[in-house]
Formats: sequence, structure tokens, C-alpha cells
Amino acid sequence: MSQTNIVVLTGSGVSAESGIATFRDLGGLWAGHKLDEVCTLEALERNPDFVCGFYDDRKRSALQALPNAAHLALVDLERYWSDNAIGEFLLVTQNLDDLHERAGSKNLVHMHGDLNSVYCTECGISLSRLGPLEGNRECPDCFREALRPNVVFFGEAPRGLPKIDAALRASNIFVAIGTSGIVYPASGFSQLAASCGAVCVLLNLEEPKSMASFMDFRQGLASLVVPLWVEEAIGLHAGNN
Ligand code: BV8
Repeated sequence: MSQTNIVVLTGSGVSAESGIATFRDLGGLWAGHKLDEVCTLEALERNPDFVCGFYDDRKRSALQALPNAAHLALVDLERYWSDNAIGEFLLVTQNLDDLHERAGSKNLVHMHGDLNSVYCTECGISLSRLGPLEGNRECPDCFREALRPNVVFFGEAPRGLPKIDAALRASNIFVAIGTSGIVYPASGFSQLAASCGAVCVLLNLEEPKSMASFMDFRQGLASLVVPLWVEEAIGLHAGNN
């Protein structure tokens, strides 16, 4: 029987109902800061403690958050896909929080990094982040003040692109959830998937600026529209098994 491979891309909208601010919504994360004050290498070099403090705050608020129904529905989808050998499942998140992991997602790529690890810009060692980085950037290995958040700043290459590219080219279904589709290269994923024959679906609170290559758009809160869509996707395949 032919495979149905699925790639899911999430953005900050999937974590909004867990209490984590999005970027570009009113009062969002960027509302308080300019991108180039907190999310560039220059900003880190210019004001390391300010940038590390920004991510320390993000880590603290992520610790207070819990996965919501959207995160849990994506775990159901991944589990169903693998239990019934329907095809490959890859979850790509632009988010730094670990709500997907805490919900139980397995095949996951944090393409913009994560809040739970740091690395040394001098010796390259990667560490899980224990306490706050602000004022505490001494590398335990080379002893230089060189630890930084494991976050992809603007202008830096996102993580896992070869794996994501291969999954998109082999995908039959591409679902984007809770993302404004502004940030490249994630914003180009639907186009690549569609050019390789995938059905592209957008589940989002706001209408996108352009439907680009999406063939289906379900508007609403992720905690409502994602479980409904997952139920539909599983129902479609339950008939075939
Ligand atoms: C790169 C980590 C080269 C840090 C982030 C000009 C044109 C095009 C591109 C560029 C350009 N100039 C520069 C670029 C490239 C640049 C870019 O895209 N800039 C943008 C601003 C134009 N990109 C880069 O620099 C990337 N690197 O290109 O390197 C390269 C490329 C390929 C191969 C090798 C090298 C690096 C980008 C990564 C930057 N780091 N995050 C941090 O998090 O602080 S990006 C940041 O934006 C987050 O990761 C976030 O996830 C991401 C996208 O934002 P969204 O998640 O979509 O969040 P947003 O608030 O925008 O939208 C939320 C959506 O959810 C909304 O639509 C809302 O309606 C919806 N929503 C809200 N609540 C709910 C909901 N939906 C459902 N339910 C709800 N309850």
C-alpha cells in the first residue's frame, strides 16, 4: 500500500494558549524589543547580558507553561501514523519552548534552536542550560566568558535543514500551524512541499497575507482546529486500514 508522509510546521501560535507570547501579535515578544536588539549576533556581541537575560526570561515563562490540546493532538497523529505504518511523520518547530517534547512528540526538529541548551562560542561545547545565562557565561570547559543561548539568530543558518528538505520533498501532506509565515526559510516550506505534490494545509488564527501554496485553510484557535483536523486526518486513513 502507498505511504502517506506528513510534515508539520509549528510557530508560536501553537503555544499561545499555553500562555507563551507570540512574536508579532499585539503585545507579542517583539513588541517590547526590536529584532536587532535581541535576535542577532551583533546584539549578543554588543550587549551579551541583555540578550542572555531576554532568553532567560523566555525560559522562565516556558517552564510555567503546559502543553495544550494542539500539542497533544499532534502526538496522537504521530502515534497513529507510526502504529499503523502509514508513512513518515516529521514535526518541525520554529519555537524554542519544549512543549512538543513535554506533550510526547518524538520525531521533532527545533529549527530555530531551543531554550534548554547553550553552547560555547570559543570551544564549541554544547551544554544543557541549567540556571540563567545572564552574568553567568563562563564556559565550564575553557573558562572563557563565551556561553550563548542555543538560538538561531537572524542571519544564522537554521538547524536540521537537510533533514527538513528531504522530508518536504517526500511529503504528501504539509500542515503549518500557528505561524505568520514571515520568517524564511520556514516561510518557503509550503511552496517546496506543494511543488513536490503535497497537499498543504494552514491551521491558524489569522488569515494569511497570501494563501501562497496552501490548498486548505482552517481558521481558529490551535487548541480547537488542530484536534479537529487530526481527527479528520486519522479518520481518512482509518478507512484504508
Ligand atoms: C537565514 C529564534 C540564511 C529566536 C527566530 C528579506 C526577505 C526575506 C527573508 C529575509 C529578508 N531579510 C533577511 C531575511 C532572512 C531572515 C528573515 O526571514 N527575516 C524576516 C524577519 C523577513 N531569516 C533568517 O535570518 C534565518 N536565517 O535566512 O540564514 C540561510 C538560509 C538557509 C540556509 C542557510 C542559511 C533565521 C531565522 C530565525 C530567526 N530566529 N527565532 C527567538 O525565538 O527569539 S525567528 C522567530 O520568528 C521565531 O522562531 C518564530 O517562531 C518565528 C516565526 O514567527 P511565528 O512563529 O510565525 O510567530 P508570529 O508571532 O509571527 O505569528 C504567530 C501566528 O500565530 C500568527 O499568524 C497568529 O495569527 C497565530 N496565532 C496566534 N495565536 C494563535 C494563533 N494560531 C492559532 N491559535 C492561536 N491561539
